[in-house]
Amino acid sequence: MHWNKTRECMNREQLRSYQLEKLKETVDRVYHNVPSYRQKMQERNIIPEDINSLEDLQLLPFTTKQDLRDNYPYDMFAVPLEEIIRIHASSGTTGKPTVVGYTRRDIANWAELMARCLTMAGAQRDSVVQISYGYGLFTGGLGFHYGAEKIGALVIPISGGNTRRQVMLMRDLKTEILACTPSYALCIIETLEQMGLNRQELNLKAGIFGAEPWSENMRAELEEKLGIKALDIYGLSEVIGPGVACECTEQRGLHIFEDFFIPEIIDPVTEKPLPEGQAGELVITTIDKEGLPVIRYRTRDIASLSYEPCACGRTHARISKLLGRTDDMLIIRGVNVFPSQIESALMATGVVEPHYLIIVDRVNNLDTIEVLVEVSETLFADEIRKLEEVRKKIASEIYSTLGINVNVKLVEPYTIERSEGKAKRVIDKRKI
Ligand code: DLL
Repeated sequence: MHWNKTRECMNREQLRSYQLEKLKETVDRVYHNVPSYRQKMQERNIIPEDINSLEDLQLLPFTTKQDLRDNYPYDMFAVPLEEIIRIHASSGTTGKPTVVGYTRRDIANWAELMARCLTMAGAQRDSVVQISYGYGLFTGGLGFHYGAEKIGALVIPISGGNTRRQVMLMRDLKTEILACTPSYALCIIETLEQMGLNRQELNLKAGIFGAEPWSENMRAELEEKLGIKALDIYGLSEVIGPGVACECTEQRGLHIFEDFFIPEIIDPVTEKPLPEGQAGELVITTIDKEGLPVIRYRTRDIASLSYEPCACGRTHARISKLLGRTDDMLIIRGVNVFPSQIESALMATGVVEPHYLIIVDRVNNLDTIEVLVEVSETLFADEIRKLEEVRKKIASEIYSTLGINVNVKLVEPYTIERSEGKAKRVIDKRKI
């Protein structure tokens, strides 16, 4: 099912010429309305008229989070403030947040994008959609809200938290589509079990999970425990929020809505473009945004791109499931490790709960890595010998996936902090 078949299944030649036209408009607009863009372009000796093909995108300077910080709060907006009708802010925990602004048209476009994503998950006018992403400055709640309303679905704007009530309403109101972070979905599953309910008593059909990395093994767990199709959704505040890319039911990569965004994959060190299929840093240019257009925004997220046709009929390119961020990548004794790879290895053992915490430290100039994993109550009550076997199994699974030795520590059920939004999976004591 498609929300906007004309746009989502546009033939690629048409799409490219559409993109070029919109790109030119955007570059012209930021050049004339945003001093920092004009200055950067002048430093490179380029003017908007130099952009005559999609390849010319590479002439343009990158934009980073630092640029947004330097221009905090409003100086990167490309329209007068009176045209901005909404502010959101990124969820970063350090320093000042990144403030992003939307015009009325931006909000309408965002709703269109989210309607496409929800339709991918099967949402229709008669669907019941429970939105358990946080409402507020975070883009998750309101982004989904406007998309679901645009479809005309019945929206439950419950936000995150109060999980028992979530579960009760999910059952009573017959929720069909659940939207939340994958880690909060785990928390919901746990609460279901504590309340003695099983998935048959629910009416769930699909989940749209994103805002943080999650592995294929986690997907299998969520699908099995909730009896749903679990789809991945990607986005970031600086670009618009959720709805930049979303999985269709093929579940083979996330379609990035190319009539709004031009994706590139670059080598984060050399900053050169990488060929199709190779993983690198995702860079995004918005071509249909008024309030805060971004040119070649360095997302710091790691993915690859595929232009292969998809069985769903959509022609928009697909990004791979996101492995992690360049800044979340742990370098342990020289080996690059993403927390999502550890998650994958843990879940592959099939014997532990999907709640874990990675603690990295440095002892005598040597990196150490400890993985705390919760075991089920029955396992925890078991004899020490059995627990030791489990511990070894996990360590060997991680070793065979990543080639590093880790210290695995099994911990009691419910001792690792649960999250209502984005989970914190890593404590890196080396930085302190
Ligand atoms: O997390 C927007 C969002 C809300 C996306 C709800 C999906 C669902 P920010 O708070 O600005 O925006 O955080 C953006 O989160 O750069 C990624 O590192 C990470 N992220 C978002 N979606 C995914 C995903 C929202 N599906 C940052 N897989 C991004 C992995 C994701 N990481």
